[in-house]
Amino acid sequence: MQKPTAILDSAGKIVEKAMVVFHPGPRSYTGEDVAEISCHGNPLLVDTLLEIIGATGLARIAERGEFTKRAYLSGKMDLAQAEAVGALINAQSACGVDMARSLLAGDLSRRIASLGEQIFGIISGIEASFLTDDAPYDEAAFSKTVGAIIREVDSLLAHGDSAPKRYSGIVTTIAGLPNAGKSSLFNAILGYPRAIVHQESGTTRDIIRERFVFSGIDFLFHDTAGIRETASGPEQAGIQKTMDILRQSHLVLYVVDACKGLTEEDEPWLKLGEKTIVVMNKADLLPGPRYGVQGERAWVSAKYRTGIDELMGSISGLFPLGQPGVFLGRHTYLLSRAREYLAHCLAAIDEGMTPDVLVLDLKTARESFQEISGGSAGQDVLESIFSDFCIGK
Ligand SMILES: Nc1nc2c(ncn2[C@@H]2O[C@H](COP(=O)(O)OP(=O)(O)OP(=O)(O)O)[C@@H](O)[C@H]2O)c(=O)[nH]1
Ligand SMILES: [Mg+2]
Repeated sequence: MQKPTAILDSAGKIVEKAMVVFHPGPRSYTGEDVAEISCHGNPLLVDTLLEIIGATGLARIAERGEFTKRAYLSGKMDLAQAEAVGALINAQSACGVDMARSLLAGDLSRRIASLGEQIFGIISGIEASFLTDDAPYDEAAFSKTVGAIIREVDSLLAHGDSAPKRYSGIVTTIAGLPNAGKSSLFNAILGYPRAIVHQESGTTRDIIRERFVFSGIDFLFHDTAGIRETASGPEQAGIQKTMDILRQSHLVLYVVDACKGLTEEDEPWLKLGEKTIVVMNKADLLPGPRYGVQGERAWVSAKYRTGIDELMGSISGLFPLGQPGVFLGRHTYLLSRAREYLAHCLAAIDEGMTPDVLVLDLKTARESFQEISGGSAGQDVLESIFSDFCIGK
């Protein structure tokens, strides 16, 4: 078993006995020689150790993401995998962790590398056809391969809209007029009395936020203040917050008292989120109670927890799990750019353009693929990626 190492200050006093592990390069995380010190967690002690280490003049505090940046620069991982480290640290849900883990394992990098190789094959074929008659320009074969690459890119981009939401959680807001039963619905979905429910209108003022995983999908639920025109003071401030979160919502559950039905007062609030389901609540008070979901309308009783499972089932159907897909904006952008050039190339083949014109499109498409794993990514790209990291990773 390894023994603790005494760490002394400049006066020779022992300030800590810490576990010090040496990771020799190139098999360390960064590929360089690395020493890792595990000490007691008191921040004052950590500051003292950092001061002692800094005073040697041999070390400084790392920049954000510097360890992972060095790992990338020394070829320990490609850029998509380095981004995956950040995504893994920031993931808030099991689903997000899985997506980041798959990216870190190189699943996307491998598929992209294979596409790049296929394009390289076409370019080599075209260039060979310039040099020798033994390798004639085979228009049909090139067109078929480019078509197949485009289909593969499309399958990667197929979840371009839903994958980022699945990574960070589906922002879901419960809104509606005062007393409609929003907090009751919030509690019924979560399965415990998280928010205060009261017969008086204007009970909820601040937004209450809870994460809830249903059918493997991560939802970020928000219970909000009831919306009414005549509100003032703190209630008005609460309504302003409701409007802000409604505009950022992927899904709105708009709660209506089923006995009153939808009124003109509700109309302005129905279109603020990306998707809205109107939840007719208090269905138990209807003369002939009804429950279930029909299109974008659901009938429930939040108080008696009736119809909630059907509602949740239909909500999860809106966000199918499917393949993990590409969830980082930079990857989606570069894949879309590659697709544009490949589609242009395909059209050019059909129009009978000369092969040298096609090579330009193919090279640009290939560069876009390469940029995903680093390629010629400039300093600014690296800066923007690693500045999102925390210090020490
Ligand atoms: N019968 C019946 N009563 C309900 C139901 N859901 C809520 N209520 C009642 O309606 C009243 C208001 O419920 P809340 O959940 O506090 O309503 P809210 O929309 O959050 O109200 P505010 O926060 O004030 O805007 C309470 O007395 C609840 O018990 C339901 O499904 N059936
Ligand atoms: Mg409430």
